[in-house]
Amino acid sequence: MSRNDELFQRAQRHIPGGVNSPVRAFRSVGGTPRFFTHGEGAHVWDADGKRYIDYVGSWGPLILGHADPATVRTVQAAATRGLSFGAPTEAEIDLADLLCELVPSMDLVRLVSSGTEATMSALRLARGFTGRDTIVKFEGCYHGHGDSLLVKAGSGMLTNGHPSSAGVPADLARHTLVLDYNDAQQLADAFARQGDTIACVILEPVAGNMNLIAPRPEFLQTLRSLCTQHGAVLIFDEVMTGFRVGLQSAQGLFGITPDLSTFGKVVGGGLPLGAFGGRREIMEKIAPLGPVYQAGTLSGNPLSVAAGLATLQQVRAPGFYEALGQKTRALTDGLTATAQRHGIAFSAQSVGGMFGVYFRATPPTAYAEVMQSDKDAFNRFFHALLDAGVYLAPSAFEAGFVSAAHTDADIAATVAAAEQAFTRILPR
Ligand code: KE4
Repeated sequence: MSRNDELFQRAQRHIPGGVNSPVRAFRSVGGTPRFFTHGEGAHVWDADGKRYIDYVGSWGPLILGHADPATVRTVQAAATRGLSFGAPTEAEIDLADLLCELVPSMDLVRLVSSGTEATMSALRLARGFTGRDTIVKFEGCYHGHGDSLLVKAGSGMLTNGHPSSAGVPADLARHTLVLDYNDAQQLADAFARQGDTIACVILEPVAGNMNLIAPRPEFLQTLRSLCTQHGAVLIFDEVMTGFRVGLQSAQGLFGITPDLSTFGKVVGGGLPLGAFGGRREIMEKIAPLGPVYQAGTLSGNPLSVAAGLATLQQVRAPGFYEALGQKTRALTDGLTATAQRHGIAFSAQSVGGMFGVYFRATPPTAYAEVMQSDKDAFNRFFHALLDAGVYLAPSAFEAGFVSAAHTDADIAATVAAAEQAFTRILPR
């Protein structure tokens, strides 16, 4: 029995499913989750000492790679000065200033401890600001596990086949209107029908929780104009896309100004940190300034803030995102060319430092198309790569991530491993 097997057996004694977040459990790809012992740059090592080229990067935060030396040093130094105060610190001002500089749509920003906290709070704020109850989300998008958002959601819910969670009262779920991503007409019809009841629309500006789906420009433009016309708050959930697809995140990439934005992952550099922010008139409704309550014991935690500042300082370097985007495209182009040589129905695409791979001839533009992908083929591909020392997300419904630490050699080794995988396990 491998050490991973032993640990997984032991973990299940006191942890539900042996994991602290469901998608990690390998339930849709099958097999035993890998227990990592350490990571460095683009690589992680599991409990059996096997090295992997890592394309999960803790689900996006590690844009600099594992154990980035400058980030680790900064966190170590912060730790010696105290782990938490529950009181304001100067570093929180520095991070707020930096976030509002890099994200011009944000006049004010509140730090929290996870992406879920950020989106939950943004939703409550939009409802408090508008006095309306209905929220609009899109099927397959995942915004963390706040009750109103666990309706036809993506990520681990899609992976494990339960897109709508048990335990969410019907009285609450009925305020969540779920539409189809990239369907501008359906959106317009919904606003025509009930625009004056809609508090907000929340979306992933690049969907990354039903695998990767890129937005159609007209979809985003229609969304922005409808929200403005009907007084609904447009929330860009940039927890995954924030500082992942570019220095000004997806809103800068696509030139759309949301009313509120949520962040997580990269902004914490691998430590627990989320943020929500936006227009002053909305953000001034949040306690202690206004009537919408939100709080957190560890909000603005000095170690998370130190890691976030260290990470954002580095991604600002000239050429950082050009290099990251080129490397990510080299990966998706290499995989696609290899699959084509083997006559495999396969496609791939990237946006900045995130990518999607699909066992279908063309990249999906909608949830229904994602569901037409060959999930079994993905699962065989996943395990063939895992055996070859390449770690993809253990789900056909997740995006992948490249870091600044991935080298051309890592990309070439990944494409070579895929060549073997395509010849070995996939029917022509
Ligand atoms: P967290 O609460 O997990 O920090 O963030 C929730 C969240 C919010 N919004 C978006 C767009 C997200 O992608 C996420 C979390 N993403 C998943 C991966 N697809 C986290 C991994 C997991 O759930 O284990």
